Amino acid sequence: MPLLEHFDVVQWQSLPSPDAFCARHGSDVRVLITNGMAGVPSLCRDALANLALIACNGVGYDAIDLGWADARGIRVINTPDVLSADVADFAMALVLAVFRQVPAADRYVRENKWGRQGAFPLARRFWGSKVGIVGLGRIGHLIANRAAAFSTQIGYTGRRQQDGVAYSYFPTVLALAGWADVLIVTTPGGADTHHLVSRAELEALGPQGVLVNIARGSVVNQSALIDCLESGQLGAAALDVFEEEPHVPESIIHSASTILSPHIASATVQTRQAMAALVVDNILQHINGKCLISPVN
Ligand code: 8YV
Repeated sequence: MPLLEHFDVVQWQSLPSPDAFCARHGSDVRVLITNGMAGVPSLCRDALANLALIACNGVGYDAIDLGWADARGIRVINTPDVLSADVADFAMALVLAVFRQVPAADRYVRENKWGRQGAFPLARRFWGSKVGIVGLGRIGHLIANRAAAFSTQIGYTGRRQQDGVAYSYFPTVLALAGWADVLIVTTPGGADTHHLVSRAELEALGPQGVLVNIARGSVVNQSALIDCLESGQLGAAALDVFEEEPHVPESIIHSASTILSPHIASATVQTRQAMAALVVDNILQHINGKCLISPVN
C-alpha cells in the first residue's frame, strides 16, 4: 500500500482497544479513511482533535456527519465515478438473475434435478420490460444506458426532471413504481432518502414487480419489503444492500423470491484499485497543501 511508504498507518479493526488508542494517540491522527457505512466511530470523535481529512472509500458518504465535519473544519473526500460502471454492470447482473432465474437454474443443475424432474420452469423475458430508475445520477445513467440496450422502456424519478433526458419522468417513486416492471434503486443513502421505497411503493410495483437495490439498505423499508414478499404483493427482490449490514433477516435469506449478494456492486479488482488510488491521491494532495481531487465539502 503506497500509504505505508509515506505515513504511519493504523488499522482500526486490528486495534486491541480502539478506545485506548484514541485516548493515547487520537490527537496525532490527521487523516481517517473510512466508508459510507462505517463513518467516523463516535467513540473517538472528540479524541481526534487534529483530524483534518476524512477519506471515504466509496461514493456514498451517508454515515459521515458533514455538519460535524464542517463545524470542525475537516475536509471530506469520496470516490465518485471510478466505481459507477461496475455498479451499473452489477445492477444489470441482478436484474437478469431475477428475470431469468439464474441462481435457481444453477442449483437445478447442481442438485441433479434436470435429469430427475425434467425441464427447468420457464422464466420471464427481460427485454421489452419497463425499467424504473430511482435517482438518475451518475450510476443511474449508466444503468439506463445498459438497460436501453435490452430494448426496454426507461422511466426515472428524482428531485426534478432532467434537461435533455429522453426517459419518461415520474414525479414520485410511487408513480414510477406503478408504471415499472422493475424498480432499480440507485439513490444515495442518508436522511433524505430514508425509506423512500416503502409499503405503498412496493405494493404499487405489484405481484409481478421486481425490486433491485444496489444503493443503500436504508432507502428501502426492509420490514415492509419482507411483508410484501411474504404476502405476494411484490414479485421478487434482488438485494446487494441491507438495513443492518452484514445482518440479513432470515425471512429474506429463506425467501424463494429473493436474490442476494453481500454489498459487492463495486467489488472488482480494477475498481477497488481505482478507488484506493483515488483515496491515496486525495490524501497526498491534502498533505501537500494542494486542491483535493474529489471533495465532498
Ligand atoms: C463500497 C459503496 O462497497 O461506494 C459506495 O458507496 O457502498 C461501495 O462501493 C463501500 O464504499 C465499501 O468500501
